[in-house]
Amino acid sequence: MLIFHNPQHQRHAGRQEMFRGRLVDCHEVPARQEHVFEALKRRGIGTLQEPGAPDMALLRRIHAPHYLDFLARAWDDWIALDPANEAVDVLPSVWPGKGLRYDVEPLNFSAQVGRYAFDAGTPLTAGTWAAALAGAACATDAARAVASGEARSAMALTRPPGHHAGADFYGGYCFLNNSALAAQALRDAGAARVAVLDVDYHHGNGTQSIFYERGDVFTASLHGDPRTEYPFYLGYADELGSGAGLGANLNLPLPAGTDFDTWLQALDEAIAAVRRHGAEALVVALGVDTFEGDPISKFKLRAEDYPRVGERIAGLGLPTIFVMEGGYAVAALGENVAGVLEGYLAG
Ligand code: OKP
Ligand code: ZN
Repeated sequence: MLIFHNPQHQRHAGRQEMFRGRLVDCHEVPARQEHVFEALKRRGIGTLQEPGAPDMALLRRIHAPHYLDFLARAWDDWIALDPANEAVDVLPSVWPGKGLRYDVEPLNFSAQVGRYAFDAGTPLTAGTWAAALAGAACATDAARAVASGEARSAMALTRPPGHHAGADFYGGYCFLNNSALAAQALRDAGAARVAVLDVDYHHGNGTQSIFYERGDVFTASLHGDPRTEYPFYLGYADELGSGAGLGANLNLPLPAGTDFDTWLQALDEAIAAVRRHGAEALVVALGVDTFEGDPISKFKLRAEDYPRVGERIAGLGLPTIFVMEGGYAVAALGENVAGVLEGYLAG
């Protein structure tokens, strides 16, 4: 297994996120990737390597050019407002919500932020663009290494995560949708049908929305029931895709408190659906915030469960790209991710 790790990830280090009216320390921290990196190295899992340059043409196939332009200039615009802004991260405080016009393109920077960000928990920092771009390159290179036959499986070990980011919006700690980029790269390399299997605790709303009207990319997500869990406003079982994509989206919401046995049944259901779709290659949006010790999530998976997750995925027998998503029990992250990959490689 080739592991493309993001050498720029530390440049994205948000300071605070809004939670219940207060600014609190960020959960999505650089130590996350470092723990996984060290665990993979220690256990000798995969071959660690750095990605090449990002493919801007591929990025523009998944994300709107005006959105990419915004991300690229946002920090400079923020500092231009006031050099003292260097000490703070960008967070939105106003949105084109109910009754307001989303179609206008405001000149005011804060108003622009509100058009692109859907929550106030995702700080944009000086290095966010550089880190996210290098992460996109990890996902792209992982997909292409597998598509070319260089490796049967690969991983994009990166942060910030990506599955909440849509064609023209960011949120949920995500800016560029790495899993969607990997899926598109597989399609462009010749796979007629691909699947994205999202096992993160949170619904992959960005990935779902990017592929919602497409039949060539099947999206499946098992996650905390959005009636109580983030991202709240998408991820329900009746979202089946539309147009050419009707039947190519599967959501399996599970109640807070779900244990491994119940979770595994849902995983098997999602895997059976991926098989029925006829996918020739698989992207796994690998969040391990399903862990019982996760500070922001409510499933009950244990460390010893993760190898069995990898085994089940291996049972599909597909060329597979793992893309790192969430997981916030930072010290346990290395063991849990390594567990999935070891189970996959043994399976
Ligand atoms: C990103 B990924 C916790 C608030 C939750 C957003 C969670 C984003 C999760 N105090 N805020 O899916 O792991
Ligand atoms: Zn998550």
